[in-house]
Amino acid sequence: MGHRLKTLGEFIIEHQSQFRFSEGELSRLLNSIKLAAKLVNHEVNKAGLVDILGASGVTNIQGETQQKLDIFANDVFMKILKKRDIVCGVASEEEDDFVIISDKDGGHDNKYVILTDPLDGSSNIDVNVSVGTIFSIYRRVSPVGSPVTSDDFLQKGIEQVAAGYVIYGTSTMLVYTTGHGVNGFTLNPALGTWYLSHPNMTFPKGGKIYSINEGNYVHFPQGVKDYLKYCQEEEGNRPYTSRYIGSLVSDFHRNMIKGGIYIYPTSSKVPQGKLRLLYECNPMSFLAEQAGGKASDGYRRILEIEPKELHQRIPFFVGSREMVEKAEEYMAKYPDDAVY
Ligand code: P6P
Repeated sequence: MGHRLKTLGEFIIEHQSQFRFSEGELSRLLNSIKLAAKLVNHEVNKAGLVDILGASGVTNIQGETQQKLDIFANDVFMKILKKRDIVCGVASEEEDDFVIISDKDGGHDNKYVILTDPLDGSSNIDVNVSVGTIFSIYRRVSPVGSPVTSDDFLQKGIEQVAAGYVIYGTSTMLVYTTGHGVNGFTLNPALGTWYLSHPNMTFPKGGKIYSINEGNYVHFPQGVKDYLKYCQEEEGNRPYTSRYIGSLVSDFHRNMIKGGIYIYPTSSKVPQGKLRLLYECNPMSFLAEQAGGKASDGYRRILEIEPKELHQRIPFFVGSREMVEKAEEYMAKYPDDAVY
């Protein structure tokens, strides 16, 4: 008789004791993310059927046209996080500034803040390519009982207490860490239950897949050009394979399972890089390191970068440890290309 798959609920209860200081709030926070992900998944999966597709005409602080599902996903996470009375503040790619959970909503007494990209890769929605939700959780540093402050959000990635993503793909998965390894749960949409399908996920230390938008090649820093040449030359187990979905969560997820590196470098179009430090790179870097991988801006460990502002961009190299280290070897030849 095959062993019954463990549910996410059972897993959270079993690992409750691992959450430093938490009297169950972190478990309740993860449970609220579980619910929000189910609601977003329901909409994403039927996006083609209802008039929720296509740009809503509203642009967010990123200057990007927001897809309606972006707004929907952001609303779902905001509403659930407020209602569950667990966090004192929320920062989102879709919100210009962080959102203070008011005292009447019990926000001031709560100890955690969450930062999220509620629907990353949303430009892929209309072409039926996987998209994802990314989240990052910290304990607040400002005094409990007062309104949340920007200091609570501008913490280094090493201070995260939990981080993860939901990938709305051929199946829907929740992958997260609380600092004790990475575990993946697959949703059974018929029952609305998540099952532990990928226990203790780890990056293979080497790999043969590189993920980068080579359309920007002419604008890449020389170190990236040199690394791409290394990936493409006939030598040993090279040339590698190029796989780029255009959805960070999907490329990261595939690379974690098969081995690989994802790179979003600076270019003339995005001189600081495109990806956001706080709610894309930090959570994905926490996961990467917990899975035995590595994450840097080409020069420095992402998790030790001191954030300066909420929507700060940063170049991003993440994946199998040996591949990231090889890329950093090439970047090290051009120290002037470091963005900070
Ligand atoms: P480009 C999606 O917008 C995203 O933030 C990541 O999910 C993805 O890897 C990247 O940007 C794609 O950017 O410039 O290659 O289209």
